[in-house]
Amino acid sequence: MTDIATPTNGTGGGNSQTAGNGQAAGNGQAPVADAPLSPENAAIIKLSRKDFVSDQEVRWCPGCGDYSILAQTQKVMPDFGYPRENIVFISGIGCSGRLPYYMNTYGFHTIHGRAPTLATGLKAARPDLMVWVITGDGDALSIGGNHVLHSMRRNVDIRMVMFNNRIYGLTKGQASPTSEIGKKTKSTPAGTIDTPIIPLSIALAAEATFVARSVDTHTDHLQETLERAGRHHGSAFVEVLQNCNIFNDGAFRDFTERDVREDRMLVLRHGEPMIFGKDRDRGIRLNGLHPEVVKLGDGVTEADLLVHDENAEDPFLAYMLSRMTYPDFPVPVGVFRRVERPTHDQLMLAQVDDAITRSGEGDLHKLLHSGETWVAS
Ligand SMILES: Cc1ncc(C[n+]2csc(CCOP(=O)(O)OP(=O)(O)O)c2C)c(N)n1
Ligand code: SF4
Ligand SMILES: [Mg+2]
Repeated sequence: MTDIATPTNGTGGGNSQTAGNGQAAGNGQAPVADAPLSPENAAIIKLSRKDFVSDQEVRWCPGCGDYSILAQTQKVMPDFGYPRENIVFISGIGCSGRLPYYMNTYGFHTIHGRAPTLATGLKAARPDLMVWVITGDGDALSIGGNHVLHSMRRNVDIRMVMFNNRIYGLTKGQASPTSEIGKKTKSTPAGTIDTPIIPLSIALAAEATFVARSVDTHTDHLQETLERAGRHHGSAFVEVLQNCNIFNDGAFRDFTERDVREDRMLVLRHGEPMIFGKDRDRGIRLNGLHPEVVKLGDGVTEADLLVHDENAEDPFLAYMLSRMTYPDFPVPVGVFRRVERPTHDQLMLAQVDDAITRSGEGDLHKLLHSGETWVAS
């Protein structure tokens, strides 16, 4: 179903999303709604995590990774300095799609694969809003693939968070575009024969200006990643590796578990050499056009390693990183790419201003009745 939240009371019935406690944003501190939207505004607004928790019962399976993503999202929201009524969470269909109900902000649970489309329209009409898109691997990359591509290439100023559990969770366990080859599911009883999509490679190819990955259980890292996505201006794409403990339990366990993750994951830090391992003794070196894992020592030094540059205009290295997977490589997390480009709403408004300067304010009625129009009788 589609539904628009109201931030004024918490009494909406049925499936309608409400914005919780009905308090005015800013805990009564005026003039919040008119305050400039900026991180500095956080000091005036003084919201806390709790202000972003709605009164809706959370209906994910116990143990689902979605809980952690929700919690980290609620934690970072006060830092942005936006009044709640200027924040909108738009989702498609899937378990992930329930997140807007649980945020005490505006929200819109839209139709399958179309959250980026709704977000594009909203951002065009209301550039002052902070718009988040919540989607799943099926929602974003099956039915919504086309819409994701175009929102990214247009650099629509939205933060898209894609919950990747490598399965269709809501519909009870069918293969998704990120399911691994050979995976047996209800829709692929003999194992899937389709090559999985690498979501970050797609985001990079579609020219997203902020591309990042994190993990549901790595809570500090996830918070930091969401925080950075929230501060970006332009199309941000964040893949969160999320455990669906009911239909695809342990999909990322081999490299995300606490006791192995330092050896099997690479935390990208801008300006730092790509080093990993419990003993910080391994790194990534470029061999021709290919990455390779090397052990430090025996003639290999930090100077031989790749240094992460998230601002590189050329996406080549970011693309290479997006394709590194366990067990051949440590799985990279962090910000792969962050570049600046004029946003869709900025460019569109500039065109509108330009047209008004040249031709004056428009008259819709006159326009509709000009040129080749006729009356059908
Ligand atoms: C037009 C349309 N087609 C198919 C469906 C059925 N459907 C609902 S959710 C879903 C897939 C969701 O998978 P994903 O995006 O990975 O979300 P998850 O539940 O795993 O979070 C599908 C196919 C639908 N609701 N609407
Ligand atoms: S089906 Fe999977 S993704 Fe959906 S709520 Fe349950 S555990 Fe989470
Ligand atoms: Mg999924």
